[in-house]
Formats: sequence, C-alpha cells, structure tokens
Amino acid sequence: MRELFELRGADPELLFSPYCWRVRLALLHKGLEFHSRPLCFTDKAPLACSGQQLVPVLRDGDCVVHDSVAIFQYLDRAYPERPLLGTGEAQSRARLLERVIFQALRMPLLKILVPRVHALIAPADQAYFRSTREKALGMSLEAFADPQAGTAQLRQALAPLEAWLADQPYLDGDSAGGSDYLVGGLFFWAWCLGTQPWATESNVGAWFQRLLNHYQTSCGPVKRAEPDGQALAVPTA
Ligand SMILES: N[C@@H](CCC(=O)N[C@@H](CS)C(=O)NCC(=O)O)C(=O)O
Repeated sequence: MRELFELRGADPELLFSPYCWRVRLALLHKGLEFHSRPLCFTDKAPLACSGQQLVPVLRDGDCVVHDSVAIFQYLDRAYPERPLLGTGEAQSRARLLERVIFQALRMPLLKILVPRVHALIAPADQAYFRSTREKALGMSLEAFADPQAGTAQLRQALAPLEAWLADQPYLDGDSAGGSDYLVGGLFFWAWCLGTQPWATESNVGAWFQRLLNHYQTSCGPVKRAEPDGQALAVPTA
C-alpha cells in the first residue's frame, strides 16, 4: 500500500503544501496510485514513522521517505521508468534549478500567501502556525505579510521562467518532467489558496494551466479556496 501524508486546511479537501503538490505531480508522472492522508499542521503522530515532523511523507510498502526532493530521488530509484530527475549530472542540475528558483520565488509568495494560509487552516492550527512562522520570520505575520510587494517581487523573479517558456511548453522541454513539478508545486500552493499572482496571458500562466489541466484530466478537480480576485491581467515579461 502506498500512502502520501500531506497538509490540509480546515477543509480536509484543501491541500495546499507546495512540497506535497510536487509529490502528487511526480506520482502522477510515474503512474503510481496512492492513498492520501491529509493532516493538519498539529497532527504529528502519523508522521512518527518518518522520524521527523514535516510533510510530505511517502510510505511505499516498507519504505518511508520524507522531503520532496528525496521522494523524487526515491521514485526514480524504485520506479526507473519515466525518470523525474535522472541520474548523475542531470539530477544535479535539476536540484540546482530547484534551489535557485525556490530561493527566488518562496519569499515573494510567502508575503502574498501568509494571511491566506492563516485564514484557511483549522482554528486549532492557527496558534501553532503563528508562533512557528513568527519565530522563523523574526516578526509578526501582520508585519511580514505584504501581498502588493510580494506580487511586484514575484513578477521580477518570474522573468527568467517567462523567457525560458517562450521557446518550449515545459521547463524540461516538450513534455513535463521533474523540474516542472519542483517549480510547479509553488504555483499549486498559490492557486489552491485562491490566489493567482501571475498573469493568465503569459508564458508562465499558460505553463501552469497546462500542468493544472493535465493533473485535473487525470485526477479530477483540484479543490481551491475562494479566489481573492487578484489574478493579474498583464503579461509578467
Ligand atoms: N524540504 C522539505 C520541506 C517540507 C516542509 O517544510 N513542509 C511543511 C509543509 S509546506 C510542513 O510540513 N510544515 C509543518 C510544520 O511546520 O509543522 C520538502 O521539500 O519536503
């Protein structure tokens, strides 16, 4: 039996973790079915088998793996058909891309998403989310959150992706691969929380829509929080 432990909102169907979305997309890529185990932030007991407290955790028979990139590597080892990251230099390049893009996009997205995460998680999770994030950020959620600044910073950070996607439909080329899922998880995070801080009419917007359509065609509709009405109407390039 294959199980994916992932993060849920107050609504158990609202799955929004960027790292868990990476793994959902990777499992679809490999054609592997799984049972979803959606957990609240404070529901840590089911994660004990992984020896740590963060999701995603994939339990695949006797094997338990945590950390999205480690799960991609595990999937490539255990199911070599349709590689996600590949091996050797290819894998190393994919992981470098993950680091660089993650660093560039995470903070702008957090400035936009922090208030929405707080509003959409279970009341019992809100105090935990506030105290852990305020400690990590060194300031109150209210002082950190700045959707307008986050959107402007995100627009700049997306420029290389916008240019890259002018020449090919996916980051990995003609079809989606590990890089698309590593980066795409961040976009699912924002989209599921009801925001879309990138232009629909842009290369990035079209790329995300392709990933979303592919996922929804295979797996059914993705639960999304009530949109905040802030989708951008102008290209990001
Ligand atoms: N590097 C890890 C990061 C995992 C992570 O930060 N997960 C968050 C969810 S988005 C989490 O489990 N948070 C629970 C908590 O803060 O207690 C990965 O790539 O999987």
